[in-house]
Amino acid sequence: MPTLKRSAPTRLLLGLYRTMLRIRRVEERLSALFADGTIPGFIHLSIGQESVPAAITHHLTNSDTVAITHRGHGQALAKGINLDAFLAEMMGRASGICQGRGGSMHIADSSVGMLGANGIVAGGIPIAVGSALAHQLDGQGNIAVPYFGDGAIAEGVFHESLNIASLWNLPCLFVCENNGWGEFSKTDDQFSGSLKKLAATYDMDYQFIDALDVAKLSNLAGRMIKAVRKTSRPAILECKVTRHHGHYEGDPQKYRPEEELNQLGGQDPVSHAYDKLITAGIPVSELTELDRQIQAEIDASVAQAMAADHPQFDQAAAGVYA
Ligand SMILES: Cc1ncc(C[n+]2csc(CCOP(=O)(O)OP(=O)(O)O)c2C)c(N)n1
Ligand SMILES: [Mg+2]
Repeated sequence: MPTLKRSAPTRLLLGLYRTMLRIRRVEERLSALFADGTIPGFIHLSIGQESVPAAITHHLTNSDTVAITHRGHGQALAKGINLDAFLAEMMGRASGICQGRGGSMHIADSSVGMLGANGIVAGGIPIAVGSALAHQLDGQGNIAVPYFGDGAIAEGVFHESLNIASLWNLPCLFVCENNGWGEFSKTDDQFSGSLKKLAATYDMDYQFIDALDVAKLSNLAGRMIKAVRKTSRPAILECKVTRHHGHYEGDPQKYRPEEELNQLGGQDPVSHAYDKLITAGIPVSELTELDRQIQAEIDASVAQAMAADHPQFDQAAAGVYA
């Protein structure tokens, strides 16, 4: 079948859609693997929030660094973590990227510039700021991206990080995924200020965007990342997102208004991009085939992880420095 000539925006959207769909399908599988007990511990899914890491990492290289959150599977996958090593880590296997010792909330892969997930709210932010200082000293034009949720904004270390990043002109893009919730509490019940005012206080560029439209988000992120690289001035990008699942998998979400839960379908960046691709003339069959390929990749990765060994008990102290 001859390939129709496609505009640059359509090709861009297709690439972003692929990244988002892959995150979505991986997390749907994680949900099932968690429900049947294959994944130990707690997991926090980013279903509904995929557009942010897809758009941000589109403009990053492996030499740029990101610090990810407890809701960071998408942030890790978009940055390029190997899927086999990622899934094995989720299942606590020895072949996991952290030998099965980290799991969902402490996964890290420095080979792709992913500094690590963090179970401490706002804990990754100063780590990314430290990395931004290293980028500044290296002088190679790389930048650091701390991802954080709205629940991190009221943490003291976030404010200290903004101050140091501004004072020292660090190449750092602070990316807030604002889903309106911090665990079971509304953001507005926890923070009395605004990111916009904080940015003004620390003399940083600040932009707000509804992350439903991944292409718009990518264009904005591209401009901001370019400016951070060029000027080495930090900036804040606040993205409005919608958390489709509970705070953690299994959360019955009794605290969440029924009306909000009923409207989730209209707040889905993956189906939003799908509709735009269809309108742009991409055949349904092509998007179905893309989905099939992603599912096949995940099937193979899950199978290797399930077959992998658990860590040996006599290795428990390996890698512990005292
Ligand atoms: C310093 C600290 N305080 C409290 C907690 C408990 N806790 C875990 S996640 C969370 C809410 C985080 O909200 P947000 O940053 O908005 O991220 P989201 O879960 O919405 O993605 C809290 C309070 C924690 N892990 N660390
Ligand atoms: Mg939140």
